[in-house]
Amino acid sequence: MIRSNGVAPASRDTLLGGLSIDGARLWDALAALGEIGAFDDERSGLRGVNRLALTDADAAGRRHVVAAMRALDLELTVDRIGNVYGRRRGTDDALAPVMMGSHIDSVPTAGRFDGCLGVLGGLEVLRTLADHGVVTRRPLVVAFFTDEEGARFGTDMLGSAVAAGRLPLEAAYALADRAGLTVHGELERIGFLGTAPERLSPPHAYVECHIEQGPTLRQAGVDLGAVTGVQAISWHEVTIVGKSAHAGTTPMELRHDAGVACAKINLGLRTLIASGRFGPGFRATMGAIVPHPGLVNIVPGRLVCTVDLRNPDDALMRAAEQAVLALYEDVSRDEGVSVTWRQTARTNHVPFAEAIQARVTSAAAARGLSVRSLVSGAGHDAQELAHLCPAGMVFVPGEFDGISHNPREFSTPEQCTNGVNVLLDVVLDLAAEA
Ligand code: HGY
Ligand code: MN
Ligand code: MN
Repeated sequence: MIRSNGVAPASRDTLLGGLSIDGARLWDALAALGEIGAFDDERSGLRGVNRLALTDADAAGRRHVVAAMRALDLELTVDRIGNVYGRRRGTDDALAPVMMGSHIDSVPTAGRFDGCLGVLGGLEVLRTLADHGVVTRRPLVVAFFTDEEGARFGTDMLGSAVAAGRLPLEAAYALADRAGLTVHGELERIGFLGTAPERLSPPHAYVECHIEQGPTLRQAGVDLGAVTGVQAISWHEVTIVGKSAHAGTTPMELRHDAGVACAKINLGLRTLIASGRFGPGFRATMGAIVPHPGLVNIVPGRLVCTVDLRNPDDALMRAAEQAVLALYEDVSRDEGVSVTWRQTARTNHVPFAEAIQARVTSAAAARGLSVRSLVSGAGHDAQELAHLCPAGMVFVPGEFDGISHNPREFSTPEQCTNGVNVLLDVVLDLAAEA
């Protein structure tokens, strides 16, 4: 159930709070966190970031942000799935807080903005309030959620999904990476297996500032995005078992090649897209392909690959999933291989609260910034928080066609400052509400 009630329409006077963040301080904070888990990417010559969830690099990033929370005298909470919350008291401290946040875990080939802008932007909002001696009526919380990316343990929005009740804690604990290391074991190993209850009591509202991770805003020459929601996501892990064979001695007609079956599925996805049957927004990606044994002179007898489906329309997503399962069966029959799959992530389209979207639009306009509505192509923690309270997002454009999950990911200091200033305005307005 998506909550959009409980939040009054925007009141313009607080939207014009007159405060602005320190953009240079935000930029320095992004650079400092970006050095944790950094690597030199030969191809681009840039510094990339690899802070895969619950690795030592993620742990170092977590400790770095916790130290920043402590420096702001925030009341710290670490819950049983490793989500971390920094709370700033309000004058009416018994009221439900307004929450900001995102994630600081990354894919292995990341840039320094994905997720970090929302967490460090939230802390910059709190620093700005502290600089000006402003105490809001409602308490404010900045959060970072565990394993938003899903790149290591296989399902996305792990921490926020547990906090919002979509994923049971024990199921999350049992998830394991390719080396068999579990979420529970890794949380314990890095010292972030917290004791606070993992189910989050509903905030008054949740606002997340995030890079768009796509070309829309930059190509339209628009300063910011008021996000309408997040499209449906469906992830499969597919296992194909054929027959291992010698590459030189085995006649083609005797082969059951898992690699060919995988290629047929990948091309089949492209054919489904091209059919137009599942709408213009339907996207399919085979991101991971792991043949076994993966050697030059052996026909792969076994192969594990991933399928990532996205669609802004739930009914079209369901129809597309049926077509993909039929594709698996066709390839299995044609190639004489077995194709089995397991669902590793599945969320419907999640709409964001109109009242939050309206605030983002008003706040941007009040600052003379251009803003447009758009649906998020990527998944975000906000989509889980939307099941607990009115939630919304401020999108910041990205350079180089908004490339993301890549060291070339880049938003300018001005773009980041604009986004976090609007985050400040919207949060100030929400935090003034009874
Ligand atoms: O996969 C996603 O959409 C997000 O980046 N985790
Ligand atoms: Mn992200
Ligand atoms: Mn991401």
